[in-house]
Amino acid sequence: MDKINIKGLICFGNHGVLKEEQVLGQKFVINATLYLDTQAAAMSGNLEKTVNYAEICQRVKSFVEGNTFELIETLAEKIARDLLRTYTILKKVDIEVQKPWAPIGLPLDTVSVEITRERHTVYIALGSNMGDKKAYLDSAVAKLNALEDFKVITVSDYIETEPYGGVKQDNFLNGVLEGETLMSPMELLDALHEIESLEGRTRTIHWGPRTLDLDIIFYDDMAIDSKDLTVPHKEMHLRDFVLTPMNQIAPWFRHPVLNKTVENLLDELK
Ligand code: A4P
Ligand code: MG
Repeated sequence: MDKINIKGLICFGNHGVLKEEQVLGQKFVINATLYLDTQAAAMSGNLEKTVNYAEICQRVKSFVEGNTFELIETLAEKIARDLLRTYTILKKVDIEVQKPWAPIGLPLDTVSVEITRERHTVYIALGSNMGDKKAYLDSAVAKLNALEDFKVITVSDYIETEPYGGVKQDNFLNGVLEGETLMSPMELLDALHEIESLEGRTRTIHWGPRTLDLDIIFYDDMAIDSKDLTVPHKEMHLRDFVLTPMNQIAPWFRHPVLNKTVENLLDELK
């Protein structure tokens, strides 16, 4: 991907764990790599189709000088999010925050934190089998879209499905949405749990009735196995109520572990 590099942007900021650092301030040096497609701007000569690096330098400098954080990790994270939120044309950013005058009582050239942050494509399954099911799903879509770091791209049709998993209960209304997010997988899972509880979800019977269930089906082409999160969702390929709506919005999406497209998985299940 094309890049715009900003190297050695000097700022004077008040970041640090020590009180003196926050009062006296010191020098910080920022390096940034901005990833975007520059070809359309190059061919047309139109600045609107790229980012203005002068404006970005000013914005980063004002941000570094106008805020105070204890950790340079926090500063780097906030700069990355600010740029990705503000300039939607950016696909990814690398941010390095250097602190050459770090007061550690030893001579050193510099100390720095370097991070990469980017937009992620995610698919989320929606389910409800209590009360006004459509209203719960619509509300979940609206609440997700209202989050600062989540944008809903496409929502499938909702389909009525028979309960899967052996618990005798009412039919479900299910759907899948595609979103774009700056959140990490765990941050996204926490946000989904919060929306579920805002919609009155309580966890009593495993696989039992629920006002709202939000599951992460895919997060880019990442495979995650941890205590609290398995992605791709471990049963998605066995569930018609996930594959059918998923197939409506992204039949070409490839399961990164099974190495089959959603369309292939649905054909196999049938
Ligand atoms: N968790 C791990 N991986 C994920 C992931 N990819 N996305 C963990 C979301 N959560 C994930 O989920 C339990 C824990 O799974 C979470 O705390 C998270 O840390 P839960 O939503 O609290 O409990 P649950 O929903 O009862 O269990 P589970 O296993 O999520 O059930 P499912 O898989 O959601 O199935 N039939 C039809 N027709 N339609 C349905 O929507 N849904 C279920 C529930 C059963 N039968 C159904 C439907
Ligand atoms: Mg669930």
